[in-house]
Amino acid sequence: MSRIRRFSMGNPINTEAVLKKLPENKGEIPYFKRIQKMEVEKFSADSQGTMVQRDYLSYSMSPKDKIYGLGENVRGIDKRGWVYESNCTDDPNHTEGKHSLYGAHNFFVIDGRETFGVFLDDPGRLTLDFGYTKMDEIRITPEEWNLDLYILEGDTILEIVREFRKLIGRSYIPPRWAFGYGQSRWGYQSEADIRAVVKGYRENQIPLDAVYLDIDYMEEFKDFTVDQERFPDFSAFVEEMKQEHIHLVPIIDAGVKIEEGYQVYEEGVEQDYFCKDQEGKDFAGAVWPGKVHFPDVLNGNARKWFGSKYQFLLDQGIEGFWNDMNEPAIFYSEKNLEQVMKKIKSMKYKNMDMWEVFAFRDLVNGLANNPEDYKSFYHKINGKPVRHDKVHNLYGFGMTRAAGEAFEEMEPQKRILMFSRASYIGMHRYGGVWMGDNQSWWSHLLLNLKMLPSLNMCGFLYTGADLGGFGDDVTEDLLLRWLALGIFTPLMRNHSALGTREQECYRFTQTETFRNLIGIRYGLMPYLYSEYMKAALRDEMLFSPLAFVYPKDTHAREVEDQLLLGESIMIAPVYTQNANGRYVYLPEPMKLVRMKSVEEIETEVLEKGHYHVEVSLEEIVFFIRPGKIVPYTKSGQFMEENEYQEKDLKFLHFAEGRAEYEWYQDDGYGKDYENPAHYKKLWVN
Ligand code: MIG
Repeated sequence: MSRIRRFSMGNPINTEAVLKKLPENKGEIPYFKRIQKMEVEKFSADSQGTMVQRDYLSYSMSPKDKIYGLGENVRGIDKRGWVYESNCTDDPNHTEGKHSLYGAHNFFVIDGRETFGVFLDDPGRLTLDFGYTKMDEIRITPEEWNLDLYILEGDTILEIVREFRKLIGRSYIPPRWAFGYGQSRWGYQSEADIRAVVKGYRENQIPLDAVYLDIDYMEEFKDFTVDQERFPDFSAFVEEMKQEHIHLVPIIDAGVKIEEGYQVYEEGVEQDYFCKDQEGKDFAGAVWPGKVHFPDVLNGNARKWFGSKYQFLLDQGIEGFWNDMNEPAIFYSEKNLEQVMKKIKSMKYKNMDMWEVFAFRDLVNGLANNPEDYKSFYHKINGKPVRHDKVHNLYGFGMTRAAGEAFEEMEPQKRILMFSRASYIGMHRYGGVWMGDNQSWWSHLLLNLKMLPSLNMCGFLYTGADLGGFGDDVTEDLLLRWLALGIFTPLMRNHSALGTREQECYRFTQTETFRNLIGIRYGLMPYLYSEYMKAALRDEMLFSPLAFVYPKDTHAREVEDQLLLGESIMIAPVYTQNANGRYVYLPEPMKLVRMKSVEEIETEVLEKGHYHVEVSLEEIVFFIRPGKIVPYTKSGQFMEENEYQEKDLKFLHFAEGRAEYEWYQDDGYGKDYENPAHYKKLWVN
């Protein structure tokens, strides 16, 4: 029996986050009280201001309450004690003081005195104050009261999450090769650069399945073009790479360059497929290529058109993409830049005091991703104009959906890799997300771990962070530790920014360690792939906080740096610089597995309790739960080499008597997911 109730307020926009609309519940909203509040809003420092209604929903927390969810966000697994904003944001500084990252994932579960889930289906801005204004109060303040509020009840957190996931539909499933290891970097300029990367990996026998193409492959940053000079015969190059078992994965940006004669631009203008400004002209912002228009991916026809453009790359043998800058990020708008330039001109010969210097700086710094710009352009949704800020959080979803829907038509039998930077719940049906521009900081390794379960709660299973860190300079030990987490994440990709230290594994000294560690990823594939598929097909968590699985264990409820992965494993990565190991809590007896490679494995049975476990840079440590099995196999240099059948499996297991495992295995490329022949019971006595 489903225990989900939908409460509708105002005139909600249908976001299509939810697949089947539940009948509206006309009763009182349980758990929350609506508090009426008027606030003075000033539009400039010297204005009198106007009174605006800032009503909020209030829930009073008990001291023991914890809050889980919010998908991709800053701070802990327990989100209590901070104020978050639902507002897809292009911000490369993922520090604790921020309120949002690239996604808007308004689903959370409160667990303590009462246990229930909340989903706020609202594509506009929303403030989620989880004990910030008052430590014991949750305050939910939508900017506008046009939303659907869902209250979900169940006997356990896991049950509530499962109910929610059923409501929003099955998570995206990538092709099997996309579970292989990938190398990326902003700055690979040409065929030669990419050949050198592949050579570096193959010569050192470090496994590799994909190389990502960042904006550098395009002709002047124009979507759906390839630079002719640097990639003179792109199809032939894609084929050459396939011969090496490497998939090239190009990036697609949201903005379409304004340029006469550029076909995508011309078509978009002609067919009215771009977002409009107040005067009804195509809205002009700027991103990489300079001035761009934004395809109106919230308009069905425009979305279809934009999706069809991916064909250009599919035709050349491409089988995967990443969608970027789709918050959408705007460096500046044409109009705002004009105003700012005028003001700056007027300051030209001024003797600026402190305030004027601040104002001057704010003018320039305020150009990018300016909230006023988001209020200055329009979508056409079901024939009606809708101002962008009211549906801001749907843009990345729309862009990725454009691609996903097009793939269904162009390649109905084939899985295409797709992940996005910006997202809203619902997008998880069309693609995964990567965690955006992290930094090569130890604290971000831990932050990335914490995002895994909250993303899973919101349906995003295919995810991972830029291993080694995107911004700043990595060190060899940090990369090794980050890979030791990345081995377990569905998307396992090393990516870094232009200008930072090069961080391809073969550039460091411990080549053999990199080979072995990444090799373990391939060796564990029988387990990792099977767990991914089961989680997707059954709407389950892939990574769970300990609190979800051991809800009565007060120690387990506090753990913020260990996760359960699927039915058999607990992971506890090292995330501290210079540490030779770490403290681990075992909520039940477990078998510690220590792997230097898939051939070199030691195990040890430990009782429930607290331990300090040594973990050197050269090994992976994880834990097996009682009665459970982890099937594994030999390693491989790439996924096709790593193919295995039941007879090729070896087992790690922890049991006094019988241990069992439900193994899922399919061809990894087709879409015959539900076939019962894919499931097998494995057991050891
Ligand atoms: O603002 O394409 O998050 O992965 O390398 C930078 C260049 C734009 C941001 C992405 C990052 C990518 C970069 N992009």
